[in-house]
Amino acid sequence: MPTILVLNGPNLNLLGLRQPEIYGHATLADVEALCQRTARGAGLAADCRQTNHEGVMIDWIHAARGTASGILINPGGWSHTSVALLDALNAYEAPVVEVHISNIHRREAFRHHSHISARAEAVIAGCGVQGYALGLLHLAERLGAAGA
Ligand code: CA2
Repeated sequence: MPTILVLNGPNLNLLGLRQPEIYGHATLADVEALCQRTARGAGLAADCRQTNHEGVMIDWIHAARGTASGILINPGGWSHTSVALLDALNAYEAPVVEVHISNIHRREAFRHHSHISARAEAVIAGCGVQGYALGLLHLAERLGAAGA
């Protein structure tokens, strides 16, 4: 069964605990449970991780080479700042999908550009946490997983 690495970047551990008017009421644990359920139903396995440390995220992406069949990533604030994260994803050979809970294009101008979008084959923004499920379903279809 193909494994998808589901990566959440900085501050996403606070989901559901602060700013529900922007990010909703679901916690990170809820999001990870949604990913596990969706992945299983689509014939995938999800390996869900969150970190507030950019180097840790980059190490996980390096380690995904040859082990994960795809990456679903919410890079959080690093979307708008990190060429290093883009470089790590460019060194990864399999499909990458970028997800944002909020619609970054309806927010402050500094959120309108994501360095990661140049690498992602799909970008989902503004669908709330359902965007994670949509991203996984896209990857299942793309990888020809058994449940897709
Ligand atoms: O909409 C998204 O998913 C974002 O990636 C979330 C990032 C933000 O910097 C991006 O522009 C858009 C922020 C994640 C912080 O999450 C929090 C959740 C609850 C309370 C505080 C922060």
